[in-house]
Amino acid sequence: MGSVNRTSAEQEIPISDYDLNYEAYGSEDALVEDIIRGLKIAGGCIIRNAFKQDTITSITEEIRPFMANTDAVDGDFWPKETRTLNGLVSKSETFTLKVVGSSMWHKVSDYFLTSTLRGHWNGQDQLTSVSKPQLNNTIAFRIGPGARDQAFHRDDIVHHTWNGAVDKYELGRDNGFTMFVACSPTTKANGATRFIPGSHLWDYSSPPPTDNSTAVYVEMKPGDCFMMLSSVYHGGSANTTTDDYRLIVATVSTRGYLRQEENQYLAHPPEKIKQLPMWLQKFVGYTISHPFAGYVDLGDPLIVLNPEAGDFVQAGY
Ligand SMILES: O=C(O)CCC(=O)C(=O)O
Ligand SMILES: [Fe+2]
Repeated sequence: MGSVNRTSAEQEIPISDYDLNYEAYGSEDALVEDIIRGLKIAGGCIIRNAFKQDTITSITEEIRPFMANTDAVDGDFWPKETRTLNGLVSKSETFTLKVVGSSMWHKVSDYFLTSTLRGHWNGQDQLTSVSKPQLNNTIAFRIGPGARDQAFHRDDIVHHTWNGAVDKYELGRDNGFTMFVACSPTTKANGATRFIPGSHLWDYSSPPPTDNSTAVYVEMKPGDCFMMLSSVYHGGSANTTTDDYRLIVATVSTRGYLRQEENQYLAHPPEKIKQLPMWLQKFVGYTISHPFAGYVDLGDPLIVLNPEAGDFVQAGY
């Protein structure tokens, strides 16, 4: 088992609330319920043993040739020792089917990010429109020796999210949801993601802490994962080793009517997307967000991608 390395004397939120073991659950729905509970309380939730070792090996092998060619990213959002790889949906089939396609992750994502516009008027008719979450981006992060702490931040700046303080989680606060999957061990020494439990409930005018004393370091073994609401303060941490590279892969979802952080239509050859199951093609972005958003010729973009599918695809809106 990995561990959660706490640097402060005692956290207010018991770790058992957000450190779960996939193998301890007889049903996925029971696990999903506890993940949702943990996320509401802490803003992040670890699920140990969520992915099989052969899945992790395949993902690591499939991204390896691309990863070898990545350069440091300009700017100071990441330290120069960090390498990122983007657009994983068309680079690793295993990642896409098992991680982006994880039913556990989708159930939680649907819970936090499905939008329902109830009772909008069309003349004297009142209608309800449901917009399901979509893919926001996919990315691998490898933190190399010598990297400094990444600054604490919230990922939901992408969608200009700005919330006030609440005592208890209120559905609707979030515009993004992430699952990080460990492909290498992640340790306090090699750059484990660290986060501030409870900070998803803070007023957004409050800055993040200036030190790591209240941070939880998400130490994981390959196959463990960490889910996180985009409203929680977090960041990669320093890699103080001389030879240990920390590798995680991430899938991120957002609300169906918001702009995707990574442009999925240009990031991937459409032929690659067509090879995915229809429901994943839709999730990647080839669908309508009701009402009206995303049409081509007033029809469903899934038809443009799969003309042969005909009536199978629900046309129009
Ligand atoms: O590398 C990590 O652990 C986290 C990276 C991250 O939060 C980001 O780049 O937005
Ligand atoms: Fe982040």
